[in-house]
Amino acid sequence: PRDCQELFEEGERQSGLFQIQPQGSPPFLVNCNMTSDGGWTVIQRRQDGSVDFNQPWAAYKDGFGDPQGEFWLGLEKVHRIMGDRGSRLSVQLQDWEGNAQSLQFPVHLGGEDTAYSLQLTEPVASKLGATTITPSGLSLPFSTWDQDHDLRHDKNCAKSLSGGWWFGTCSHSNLNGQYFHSIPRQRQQRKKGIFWKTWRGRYYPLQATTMLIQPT
Ligand code: MYR
Repeated sequence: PRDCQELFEEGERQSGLFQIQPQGSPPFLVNCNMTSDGGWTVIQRRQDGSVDFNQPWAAYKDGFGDPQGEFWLGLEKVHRIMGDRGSRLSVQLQDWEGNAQSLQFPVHLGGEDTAYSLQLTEPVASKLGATTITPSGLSLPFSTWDQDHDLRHDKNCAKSLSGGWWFGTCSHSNLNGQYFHSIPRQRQQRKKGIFWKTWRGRYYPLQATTMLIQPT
């Protein structure tokens, strides 16, 4: 199968680790979340701070972490799974008071030649609170501390925050930020955390996050 959705269509109903093989790619293992609306491939998970997400470009490209715990699947694998098809992304967020939020929207990810640019169409980009939109939507490359493609000329978002992400102006979101078990006193520390501005705000370090994809 080329992704978790195909496994689901073959009748698999149990979530867990499966081997998949997208077109033109070597096989690899992924976490599948089988739900009532089909099979989702998990591309990121944060839950306890056990894995260091402040990693260089090569690690974000290839993936890192523990498939049973916290991990980043890897940009190349995500790009291969999506291929030329349309995909939807599900972002699941949890705070420290037992609240959860889930967002779903269509996305596309370019290849390494585009620095794995995230493509969002309108009106999705505006609804998500993106600030750097053109009439055709948003196209935003991925950045790490050693490969800065963000939109700030005066700083390197990945360096002044933490982790690798689709940074525009350093303030929208960063689900690959530093994991904090309690809210740091200092703003300088706090801004490095895991955040999603339009939910709990810029300076609230989230408790858990999961990112999943499914073909549309
Ligand atoms: C800005 O305007 O500063 C940037 C807005 C960026 C929105 C980022 C949304 C991130 C969603 C993660 C995409 C995962 C694709 C596989």
